[in-house]
Amino acid sequence: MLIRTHQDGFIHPLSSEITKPEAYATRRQLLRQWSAGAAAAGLAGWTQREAFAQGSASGLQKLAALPASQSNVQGAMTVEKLTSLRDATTYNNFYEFGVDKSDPARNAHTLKTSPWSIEVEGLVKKPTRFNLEDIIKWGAMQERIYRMRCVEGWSMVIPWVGYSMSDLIKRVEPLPNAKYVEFITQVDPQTMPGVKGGYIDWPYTEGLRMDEAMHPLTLLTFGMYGEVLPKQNGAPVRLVVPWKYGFKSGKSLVKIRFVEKQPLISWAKAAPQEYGFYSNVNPSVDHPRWSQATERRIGEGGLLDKKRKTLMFNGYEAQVASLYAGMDLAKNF
Ligand SMILES: Nc1nc2c(c(=O)[nH]1)N[C@H]1C(S)=C(S)[C@@H](COP(=O)(O)O)O[C@H]1N2
Ligand SMILES: [Mo]
Repeated sequence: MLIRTHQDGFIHPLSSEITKPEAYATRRQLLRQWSAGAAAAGLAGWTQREAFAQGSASGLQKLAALPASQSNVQGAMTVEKLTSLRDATTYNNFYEFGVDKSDPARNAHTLKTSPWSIEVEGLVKKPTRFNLEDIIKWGAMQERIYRMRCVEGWSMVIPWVGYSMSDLIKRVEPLPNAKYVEFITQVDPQTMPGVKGGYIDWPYTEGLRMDEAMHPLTLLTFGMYGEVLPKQNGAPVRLVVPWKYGFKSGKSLVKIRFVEKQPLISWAKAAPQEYGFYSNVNPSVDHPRWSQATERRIGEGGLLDKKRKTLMFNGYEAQVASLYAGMDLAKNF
């Protein structure tokens, strides 16, 4: 986002290249060599890389199933073609594990996801730390097929599993003066190699206005493709806000804080002229360094393929436009 985008002249491998059989074979060979090198050097983690390269049809280790019913929330089930599991788990932004798209899939195996708890603090009836096992039971798990649009100009369609954030919020009883919700994510220099790079001020934090957090589309997410979240996608629990740029969807949440004033989110702190608090997908508001009018759907082909037009609120206008009635969205970007 801040650095290393196509527009800045850094070239990432395209997912289409990764999935081409020949490219995949080369990649597998590379991974093998690497693994062998890592094993020889006595480095940990190579078995997982190997499993990743050679595993099941999807190329992934099988994760625990996460049963869910189909969502009944309006707008939560796009009929667009799903992004492949391989693309969704090998083309990631998770800067705690490195800034290249392929870094999280390689590095996130060190993330320790159990035991896990979320601390709920600030303006709530009773600030408490809750175990994930309890939180999981607070809402009815649903599968939701959401379009995701990164600020960098690419998009995916992913079947997430989780329940509406509103179920958690109601449960913890915010006080009347709680106007915003801050989401604080895991930071552990021991297991997160990217945290040593000073890209942002860790921990990575996000924020929503209370009505945005309470909107039924805002998903507290525990899984994808019918399984628990892979680590590179933000295990064991993350946020997914489908009408906003991907970075609003904080991964590996450890703290939820209810506050009165609009919180300063990580990206706005790092580059205030480029990233605002709202970050709604809006094709008519350009990023200072590139247009946001179009996007490249991961898996549909390379840079030369025709781009898709980006939709207002990422296609969720009917559901969420009323939240911003009367606001100047060019100013509140
Ligand atoms: N903790 C944390 N959460 C994060 C990020 C990150 O770097 N760290 N990147 C964000 C960005 S920019 C995007 S586009 C999405 C990507 O989610 P995905 O890898 O599951 O597609 O995660 C978001 N959540
Ligand atoms: Mo992003």
